[in-house]
Amino acid sequence: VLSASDKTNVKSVFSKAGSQVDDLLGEALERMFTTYPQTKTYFPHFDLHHGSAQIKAHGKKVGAALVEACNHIDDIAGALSKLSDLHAQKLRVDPVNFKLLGQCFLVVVAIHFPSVLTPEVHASLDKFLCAVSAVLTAKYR
Ligand code: ZNH
Repeated sequence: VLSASDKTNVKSVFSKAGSQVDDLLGEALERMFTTYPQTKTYFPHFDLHHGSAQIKAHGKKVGAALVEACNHIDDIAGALSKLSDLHAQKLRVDPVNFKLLGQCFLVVVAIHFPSVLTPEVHASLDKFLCAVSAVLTAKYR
């Protein structure tokens, strides 16, 4: 459960990142495909090379979903309900992969905003990403 300070910390990350969120997610996706190649199996139809326009476009979508979740942090399930249906009914991404993307996102935030990612903020952002992942995998069965 996200505490009041977790919520404040998460909101501070997204407000600091601002419009860079799209790029951060693009970089996180690219890092995930390189570090954990098994994740590439979900994107056989994508160009996964460095600088791919498809990865950038996908980063924009995932980033927008995270911003949406942050803006509705007290009702993430409601905010991402349609996305939850999509992941459960169509995409069926193995839940372990959400951890991998979350890890990569944390690393990318650490690289670009080292002073923002104090251990406390790191913990809050990790909890938030786990909450988002839980929502996206909630309807699997
Ligand atoms: Zn996912 C899709 C979000 C994770 C895989 N996604 C998607 C989208 C979004 C998202 C927004 C779009 C939708 C539409 O179009 O409508 N995801 C998300 C989030 C997360 C995720 C927020 C976390 C945090 N995913 C994930 C993972 C994976 C995935 C981990 C694997 C690995 N997705 C996916 C796919 C898709 C998606 C495959 C589809 C793509 C295309 O386009 O085709």
